[in-house]
Amino acid sequence: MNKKPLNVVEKILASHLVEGDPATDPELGIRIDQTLTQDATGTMAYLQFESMGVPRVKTEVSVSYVDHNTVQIGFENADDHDFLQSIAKRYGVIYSKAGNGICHQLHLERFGRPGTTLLGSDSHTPTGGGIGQIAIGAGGIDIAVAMAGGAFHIPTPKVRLISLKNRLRKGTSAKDVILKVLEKFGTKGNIGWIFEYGGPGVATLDVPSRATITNMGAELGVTTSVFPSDRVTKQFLAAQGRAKDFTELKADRGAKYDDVFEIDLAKVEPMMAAPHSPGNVVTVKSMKGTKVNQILIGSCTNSSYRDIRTVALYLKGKHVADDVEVGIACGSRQVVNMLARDGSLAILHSAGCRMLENACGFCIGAHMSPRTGAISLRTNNRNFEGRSGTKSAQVYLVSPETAAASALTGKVELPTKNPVAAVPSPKKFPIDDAMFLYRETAGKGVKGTEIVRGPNIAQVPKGEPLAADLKGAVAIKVGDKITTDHIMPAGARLKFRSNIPQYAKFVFEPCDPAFHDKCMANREKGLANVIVAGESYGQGSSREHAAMCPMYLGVKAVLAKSIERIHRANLINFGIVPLVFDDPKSYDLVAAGAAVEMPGLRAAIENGGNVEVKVGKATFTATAALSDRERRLVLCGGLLASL
Ligand code: MIC
Ligand code: SF4
Repeated sequence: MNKKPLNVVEKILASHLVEGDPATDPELGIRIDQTLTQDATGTMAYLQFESMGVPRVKTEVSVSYVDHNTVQIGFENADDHDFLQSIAKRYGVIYSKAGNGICHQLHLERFGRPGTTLLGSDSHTPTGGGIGQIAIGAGGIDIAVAMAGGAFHIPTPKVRLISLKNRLRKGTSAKDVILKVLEKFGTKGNIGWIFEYGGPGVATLDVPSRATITNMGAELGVTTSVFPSDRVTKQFLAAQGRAKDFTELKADRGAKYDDVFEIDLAKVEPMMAAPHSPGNVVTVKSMKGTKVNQILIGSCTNSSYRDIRTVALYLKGKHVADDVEVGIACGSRQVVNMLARDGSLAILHSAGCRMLENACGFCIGAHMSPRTGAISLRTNNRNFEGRSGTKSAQVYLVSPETAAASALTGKVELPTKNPVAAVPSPKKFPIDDAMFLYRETAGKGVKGTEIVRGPNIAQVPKGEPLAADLKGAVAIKVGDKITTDHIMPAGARLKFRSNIPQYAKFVFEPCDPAFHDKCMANREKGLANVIVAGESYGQGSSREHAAMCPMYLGVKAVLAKSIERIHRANLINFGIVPLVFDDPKSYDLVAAGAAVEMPGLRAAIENGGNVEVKVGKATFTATAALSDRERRLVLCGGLLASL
């Protein structure tokens, strides 16, 4: 009998399927081989793992990275790091010390394996798709479940083939390709899709370039993106001393896709995303000559050796313009070591660049906030308003090539005018795993290890079972595309990630700084809090704090025109009902502060029917569209409460 030809996504999912049938079920449970956490989401993930009472991690490999919060103003970050280090040792997790690099770059270099699944408590985990992994971002509690050996659930995907042909022109790169994809598909409406890259153009892209593309697939809102694993992957793994990790992975001839979109790489122009969304894509040409105040190069999207070496080639023997500040953060120690060996570090220093720590840093607004009203060009993946730490700043997302060319003149420049030679893939990367601790006890753990808990490490709050009826108030009404950075700001507030009562004081700080007090007042009166939102609520980060802190403030339901995938899953994990207006026009009937009732809410959720909502004199309906598994979680008050 002839076997059905499979695409790459189907192949990996089929070998990891533990629940559901892709042909008939809306949701699939998959086995997770690898997990990653980072410090800003990791403390909660490990506290939740600990509360599950499992003696050690059950994955092939689990790594705890410290890369987000390394600024250490005050004791909080250092407390988190100590906690993370000790708990990693105890439960068999590999611990990557601060300074080692950015989780996604490091994972690609040292652990990512084609054909496996990776779940990470960071939305850019799909970077692993560049090496042929099904790599998915999720909330910390989902990672905890995966570390305990549990399945992860995804909507049965629709798969779009992005077929690449020809090769990129000099001066253009992978960032321009993913911006092109974002120009076409935008940041909303892609929920449930997986983008698979294929076609003859794939062979012309090295692994770091592929990873740039899958990394920023997160901005599309897809479940993940993936490349095949081929000779280029083999060469990359061999150069990382990991030849044995290679498996070939390609779509069968005749494999089917739900949609196909073709990109001619030779026609891709330098692109940029204008403020304040990665989906506001324009050509660099259209912005040429615009004065720039700041240029920051790095982040998990563009911090590989290939990227920073390219920047060095543009800046060689030159100096950055007087009135522009240029900062560079490399993705890993390996990248820095290579740049040191080939002279690039000296070039960059001499050119007047500020060399920053190998960490997320500027990307999450932890430092390097630009001046008032600045135009800042950045190679990272998100330019949400205020994320840089300066609300009035205009952040544009660009390729390393565009960043480097513009650094020389202090104006937006076309990198294709004086392009540099392509950086060849290194034959051998310098390998130094010394900052990955507990590799010998990985998967086993060290019993009796004392877990260090400073005063910043607080308890994880647990949800309550869903009440029969909801009686409450609209605590806030927000518009479209509200990101998790609006709901739970990072930057200066990041250090409270391990302390929910403290962090909860800043929920919706950029939209309504009085939100916390209003919610507490309602909670004291026995009223539930409801959040009302427009389209694409909860875009961006995987931070489960954007659900956990509202839960702590007594938020029982979100009523939105649409809710993004990871955030919706987080709401369910914390027992908040994710409701979508049956008629989007009902949004206009709701006013902030209004009294709201949902009579028979629990019964409606139990029966899978729609929910009646009464706001003032208006009555309308909304639906939660939950799978059976999700329904159980919402009814009992979330995942932790269900254990
Ligand atoms: C981000 O880029 O927004 C973050 C910070 O990496 C988040 C994770 C977090 O909020 O800690 C993400 O992408 O998931
Ligand atoms: Fe870190 Fe920025 Fe990447 Fe998030 S997007 S993981 S903050 S570098």
